[in-house]
Amino acid sequence: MPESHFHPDTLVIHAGQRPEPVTGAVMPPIFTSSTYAQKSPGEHTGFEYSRSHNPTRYALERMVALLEGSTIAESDDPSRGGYAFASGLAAMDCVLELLNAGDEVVCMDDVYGGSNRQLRMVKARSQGLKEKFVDMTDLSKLESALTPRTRLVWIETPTNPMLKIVDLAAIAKLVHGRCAPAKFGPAPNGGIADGCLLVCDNTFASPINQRPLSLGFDVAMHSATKYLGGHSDVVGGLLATADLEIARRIRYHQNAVGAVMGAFDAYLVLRGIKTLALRMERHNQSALKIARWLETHPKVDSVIYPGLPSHPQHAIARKQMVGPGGEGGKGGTVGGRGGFGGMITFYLKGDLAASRRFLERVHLFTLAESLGGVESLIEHPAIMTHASVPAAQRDELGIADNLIRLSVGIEDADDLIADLEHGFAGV
Ligand code: P1T
Repeated sequence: MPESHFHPDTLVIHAGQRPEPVTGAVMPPIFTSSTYAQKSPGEHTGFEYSRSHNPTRYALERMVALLEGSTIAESDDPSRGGYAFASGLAAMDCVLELLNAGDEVVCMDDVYGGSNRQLRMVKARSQGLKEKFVDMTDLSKLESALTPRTRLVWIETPTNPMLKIVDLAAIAKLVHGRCAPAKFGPAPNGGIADGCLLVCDNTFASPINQRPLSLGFDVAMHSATKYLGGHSDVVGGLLATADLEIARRIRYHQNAVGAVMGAFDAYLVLRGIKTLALRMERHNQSALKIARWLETHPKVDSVIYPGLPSHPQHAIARKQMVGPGGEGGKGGTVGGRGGFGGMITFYLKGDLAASRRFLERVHLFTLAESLGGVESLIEHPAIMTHASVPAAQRDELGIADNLIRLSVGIEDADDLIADLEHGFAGV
């Protein structure tokens, strides 16, 4: 049976994997060698130098490419359209390196603070990129932001931290209707000379809940630090594409710029992915239960969770993350395993002092940046993850002093609820 027919639960174990040919090792060894012996100059086994080629990294890259729905053959690309980087932001950097100086980027208004910072504070200066932050839950705003010089549309959904949902299929239709698919300048290093690349940061959903490539996107990006790694013990980033020309350009820049993921980290992320489908099922179920509970809590002003009917884009989330007939871990779109994810944000009734008291009192939820691990985390976006977003932009988005973000782990949901209740008692 071709791999593309497998369900995600099978893919996370087997996609792009095979026993190591010399020993038959079932799990890919951690290849630490920085270089590989050549018989004669230029005559090698396909492995030359570990920034360019590493078998452990390839095993992870193939896995993520196939999980995201790439059909690129290994004979065309050894990592089948998947590319691993030192961090999520290094993966974003590689995408931005595909643009030419002065190009226009349209970015979702609500994105991870570090993604916002890379565009505004680094690439605007070093590459002269012109970025517009647009609320793409309103398609007409995206439509009026697109110009003939738009070379990249960058989306997150659910967004960080406001958990807005953008309709990926509708955006792909709109952008590819208005702009031609990206065309690159002469190989190997030509940037996007015409048309527009569509990229979705799929970190919050994971490929179990949402697959942007199947909805018309060109590239899916991940902070592997989150759900893919899943254990808060590794920092990494990934890109996946099903388009061979885009794949070739990413591969070129991954090697030429060089922020690759190391072999130890690739092994850890691959190990984490083996339980991704199981973990996401629990994240989806527990977050839905906790979001429903929070919505009835007298000390909570409002809850933002894509699985609640009160969420403004609930219907879109149901369509693109869950699919017909499913809910919170028993969904339909992605082989019957979709759900609304493990992230919840809510507004506490109170001010910054109340938020601080609440955040200091919880203890099963660790007060820390990041998300997507087996353990639950809690944080204050305005002071922590989104401090680098300008205050005016934070205000506009609603990143206020009483906004709290939860990453619901895989502990018992009732224990997590009891912990939150203990926190509320001090507010
Ligand atoms: O931290 P890094 O692996 O470089 O990934 C950056 C990144 C990219 N995209 C999204 C949606 C993210 O959430 C992140 C990192 N986010 C956090 C550290 C956080 O606590 O939100």
